Amino acid sequence: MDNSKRLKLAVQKDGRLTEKTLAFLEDAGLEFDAFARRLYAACRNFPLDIVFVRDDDIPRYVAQGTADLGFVGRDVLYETAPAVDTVMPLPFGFCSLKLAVPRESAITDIGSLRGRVIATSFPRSVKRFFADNSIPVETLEIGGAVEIAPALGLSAAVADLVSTGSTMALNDLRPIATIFESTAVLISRPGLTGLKKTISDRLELRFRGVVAASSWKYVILNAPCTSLPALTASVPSLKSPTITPLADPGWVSVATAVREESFWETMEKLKRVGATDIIVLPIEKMVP
Ligand code: PRT
Ligand code: ZN
Repeated sequence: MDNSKRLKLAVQKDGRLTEKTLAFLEDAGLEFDAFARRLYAACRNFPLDIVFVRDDDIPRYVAQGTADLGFVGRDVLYETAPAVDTVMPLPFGFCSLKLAVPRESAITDIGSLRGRVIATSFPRSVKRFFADNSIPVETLEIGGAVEIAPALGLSAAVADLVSTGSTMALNDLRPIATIFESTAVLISRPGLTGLKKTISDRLELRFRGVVAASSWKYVILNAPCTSLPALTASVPSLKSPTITPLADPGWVSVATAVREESFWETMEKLKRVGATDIIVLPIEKMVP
């Protein structure tokens, strides 16, 4: 296979990002066989090879050109500051790096941690956060199970990733600050040119289409003509809604895209201004 004509995308082999990553790539219309996630999978319908590796290795592989693109948690980038371009956030891998203290601790704010020890797998991010706040602290780097450090008498606080919050709660830890929020992101080797850049741009357009589609719903409804002005004012649509007359001259059918995040508010407004027979459809792809 001619490597100069195909892109390499590094993704996590086996971890929290893997399942969502594979689903996202499938939503982008890429066909490949990820059975057992061997080292790599070639896409059948796009010039792309998917390489399955440990997430910590992804930024380095992309920085040094072993891979052209990668999916990785932004937290890893914040911690290791690799020489890669961050192309776009991806709609999964949501978490935040939180600072927490034992529930019964007297500490309620970051200022009270002056001179104390903080256990974490993110020492650089923690040091940067406290330096930005002009509070000197000591960090203790721990590879895993950071949450037990205070109970072992190793630290006054921990800084660890949180998604549901149940690990911290189970370990009697109380969050006192958020150091950063994170999602998975698409990273790229800086200075991609020529054919590889063209393929990368095509892939990015597909990815953006998947992200956009998942944040919108397609809505079709019936409304009396008299309610049209109020209705169009209350629907924050893409450009303007499509309006089609119905057989009944007093009525129209309205079709538009509605943002997922404000979906229920929009439905309530629509009902208030007289919309009926509202049909909601998922949008599979959305290309600007
Ligand atoms: O084996 P490999 O090196 O590839 O994987 P890994 O074990 O280093 O990473 P993995 O799979 O745990 O995480 C990969 C990425 O998922 C991270 O870089 C984050 O971007 C993202 N992510 C999202 C998370 C979490 N949520 C998360 N909750 N990564 C880790 N956690 C851990 C956290 O460290 C804590 O131990 O989950 C626990 C807390 O979870 P909750 O739900 O109880 O709050
Ligand atoms: Zn890892």
